[in-house]
Amino acid sequence: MKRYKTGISQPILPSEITPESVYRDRRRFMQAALSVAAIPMVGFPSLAGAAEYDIPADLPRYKGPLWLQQKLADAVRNNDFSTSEALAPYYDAITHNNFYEFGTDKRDPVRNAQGFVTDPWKVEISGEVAKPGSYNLEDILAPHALEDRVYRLRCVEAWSMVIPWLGFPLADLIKRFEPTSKAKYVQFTTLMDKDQMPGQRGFFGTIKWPYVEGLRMDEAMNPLTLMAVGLYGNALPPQNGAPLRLVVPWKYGFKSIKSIVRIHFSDTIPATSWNDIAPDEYGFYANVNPQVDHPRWSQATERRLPSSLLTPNIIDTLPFNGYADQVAHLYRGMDLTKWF
Ligand SMILES: Nc1nc2c(c(=O)[nH]1)N[C@H]1C(S)=C(S)[C@@H](COP(=O)(O)O)O[C@H]1N2
Ligand SMILES: [Mo]
Repeated sequence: MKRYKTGISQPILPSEITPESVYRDRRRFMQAALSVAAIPMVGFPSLAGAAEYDIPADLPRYKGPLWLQQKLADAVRNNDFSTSEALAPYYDAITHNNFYEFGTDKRDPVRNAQGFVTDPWKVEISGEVAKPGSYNLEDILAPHALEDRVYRLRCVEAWSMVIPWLGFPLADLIKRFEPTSKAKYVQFTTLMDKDQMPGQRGFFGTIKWPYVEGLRMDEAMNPLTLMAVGLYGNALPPQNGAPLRLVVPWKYGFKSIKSIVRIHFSDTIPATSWNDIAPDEYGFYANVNPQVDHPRWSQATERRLPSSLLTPNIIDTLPFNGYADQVAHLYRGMDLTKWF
């Protein structure tokens, strides 16, 4: 069988993507863009759909299989669901990651995940649904048009970034498999593969692999909840959770589980990895809340990337990460200091 790697255009070593080369190249990129602008655009196909991003030429773009490239190119920006805040530099989004399967350091995923095989990829749909089964990713995605949505991502470690995702509402996926009346929760599972994921071989012993996450059904059905297959106009890099990951922008980043192979519906609350490890520090809900501190640090503010020692860029954290209008009603009457 033909196996594709994630499809980066050329192999890169993290040592090659220095901030200096990013800035140097951005100047080159701008010059190139200016000269291209001089060419009359007559006869070009409409680019109305796909948003264009300033990706420095020496940073990899991630492609994925052909069928996915075509879907990504047709993605349309959804402004109703997008923030107009400044995007994180592409460099930060693809090199500052949490993906413990590939190591615990922020730079480990970009170093260790480049050979990760994400095609072919299967997703199992199981539990309380009328149409359970094992589906190829292409079939999972087939009926869904992709949207480009710019979301804030707020990590529980008190840093954040603004990322343009390409994806579609999880609700639209769930409806297709016809959950039964007993489906009260949905659980997601990341790939288990010790050969490909060095973190699962045991140097970080706390997580009981595979990584699992979960949502209450009404949270899963909320229009903000996204299944993502791309970022910055391209396929997801492996370090960001290729080929399929969850994005729940009003919750701490650990809920946004990567490289999903199973979606399971149940009538009881599912296990979730960080809650398993430290239930007093990480709740099942994990809604971003500046008023409920982590036991070991404040959640009142966050370090918005890009951030440096000289320009730390500390900003106030907003309730529900700024998405209260869309989701606060889901928690009406709940004591959020208890259900953190
Ligand atoms: N499978 C898996 N998913 C994961 C994680 C992980 O370690 N394993 N880390 C989470 C955390 S803590 C965060 S903040 C986000 C980071 O997403 P990003 O690297 O794309 O910014 O992924 C989340 N999803
Ligand atoms: Mo996180």
